[in-house]
Amino acid sequence: MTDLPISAELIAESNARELAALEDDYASLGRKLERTGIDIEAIKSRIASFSVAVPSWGAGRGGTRFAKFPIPGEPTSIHEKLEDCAVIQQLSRVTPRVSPHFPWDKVSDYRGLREEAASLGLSFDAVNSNTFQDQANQAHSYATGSLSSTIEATRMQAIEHNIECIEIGRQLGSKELTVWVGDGTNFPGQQDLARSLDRYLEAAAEVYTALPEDWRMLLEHKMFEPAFYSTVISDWGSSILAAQELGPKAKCLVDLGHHAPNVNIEQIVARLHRFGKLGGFHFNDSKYGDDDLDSGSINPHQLFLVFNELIEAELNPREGFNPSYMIDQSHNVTDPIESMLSSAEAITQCFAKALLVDREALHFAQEANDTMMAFQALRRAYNTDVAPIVSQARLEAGGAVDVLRTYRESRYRSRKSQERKAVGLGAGIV
Ligand code: AOS
Ligand code: ZN
Ligand code: ZN
Repeated sequence: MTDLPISAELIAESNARELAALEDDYASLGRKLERTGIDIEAIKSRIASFSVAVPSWGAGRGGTRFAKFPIPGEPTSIHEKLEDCAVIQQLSRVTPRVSPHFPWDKVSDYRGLREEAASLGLSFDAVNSNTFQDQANQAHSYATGSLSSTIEATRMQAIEHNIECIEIGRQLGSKELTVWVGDGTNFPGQQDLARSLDRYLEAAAEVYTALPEDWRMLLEHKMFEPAFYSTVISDWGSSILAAQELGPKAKCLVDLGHHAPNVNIEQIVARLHRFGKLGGFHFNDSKYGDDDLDSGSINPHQLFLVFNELIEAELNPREGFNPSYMIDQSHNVTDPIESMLSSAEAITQCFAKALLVDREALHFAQEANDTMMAFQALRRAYNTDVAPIVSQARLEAGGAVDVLRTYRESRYRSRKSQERKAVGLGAGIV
């Protein structure tokens, strides 16, 4: 194993300063939970086996469609991105997988890349295809669509790109292809809404046919952006219908920021699970119509309610329930490593809170139509400060008790700013 980016001594020193307080808080929370019949050790071991992938593109400053403000020491290649992801995993211990994006992360030797990741303590998660941008020397433009294009040669090119992503993913050890298309329209009448879906379904079926036996294809819906009037896979309804038509290996991926404001996302989660089609998540938060803000920074209660549905789903498993968890955010004003450390912690805390829900009390109250007590079963769990369990699990896994403080003490970014080439200006990703 190559040297990991943060020294083990630094983590140990930083942790040493936190130990007494953590021990105290953990013991106190343990006693509190015990009074309600919850074994803190059992919760901790569930947290120890929880993980969420990070996106390779999230390691850079995402920017907006207006501008991107790079920071010194930002990564400019998949190799540097992996190094940054290794920092996140070293400190948080819940992000052991990286989700790559092609062609952004293209290299000549994918087996070598897999080994490089392994030497940093990482493996690869779902492979993301990209047919929402044109690449240099590309034969056919995606300006008017990709998998749903009216032009056959363009559809073929998009299909081939997705199949190439599967091939790359096989070499990287991935088992999933995430397909998000930017296809859609800006004007009423621009395209036939029914026929564009037909074309998408036909093209997606070609990609589906190329999936290895043990792979899944995750369909990511998005209500708007970059198209502002209609998108081809606009919502969970379109997504589940497409997944049902494609077959059992096709599942739906819920990006939290891809819905209209105030939509009941936890109910969507329950619905997709009910029909065996819940494939995974892209976690982020949003205030208006974005899909960019840090997980749990705006509406942590919603994130908790999503995890509450996931625990319910675990108790009532449907065919193939094994959702993939990933962060998908655009870090415009923070150090991306800090945002992903903070987000991974917020996500894990919501999972921990959902584990604390007294299911018996909740189900009893639901059956009895005791609205207030049903709500209180959720409220009690949500109001519990689970930070000591999450920190303790992290400590035992070799991570940092205070991830952000330890990261700052490492001066990692400033070291990288001496070594790495500067990033160019310009607009960011969508
Ligand atoms: C786009 O909004 C989607 O969330 C995708 O997951 C996309 O691939 C990613 O944001 C990178 O652009
Ligand atoms: Zn996404
Ligand atoms: Zn998105």
